[in-house]
Amino acid sequence: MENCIFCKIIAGEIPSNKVYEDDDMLVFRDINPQAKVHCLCVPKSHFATLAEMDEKQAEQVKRCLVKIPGIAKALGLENGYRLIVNQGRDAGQTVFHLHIHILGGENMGEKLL
Ligand code: DGP
Repeated sequence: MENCIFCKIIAGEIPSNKVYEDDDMLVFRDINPQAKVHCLCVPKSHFATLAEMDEKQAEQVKRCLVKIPGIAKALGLENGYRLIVNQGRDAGQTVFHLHIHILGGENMGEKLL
């Protein structure tokens, strides 16, 4: 997708600090970390939000979710981690290519905000 920063990262046109990659997803460190460990799991298929996701893309997201516990373990997040999927502007979504934030490496408390 033209002008999508995450598509450019997936294509290798913009460098990233890569944590994991396979045919379905790229996982890399967030440029502006909000926790000691903050990565983004990005499905390789381009779509902006869950509302635009088709069945094939949903299968890809499922494979991302299945892989995340192992990736989190490899990142040393044995004590837990938080997943965030911002949907739209009110949620603070700034990159309109669906992505799953993986946050951890510290006690983030019980409050979500
Ligand atoms: P969201 O607000 O949910 O759309 O999160 C987008 C995240 O993407 C935000 O935490 C910052 C991160 N980000 C934006 N541009 C880049 C980039 O070029 N490289 C990396 N590694 N992260 C980026």
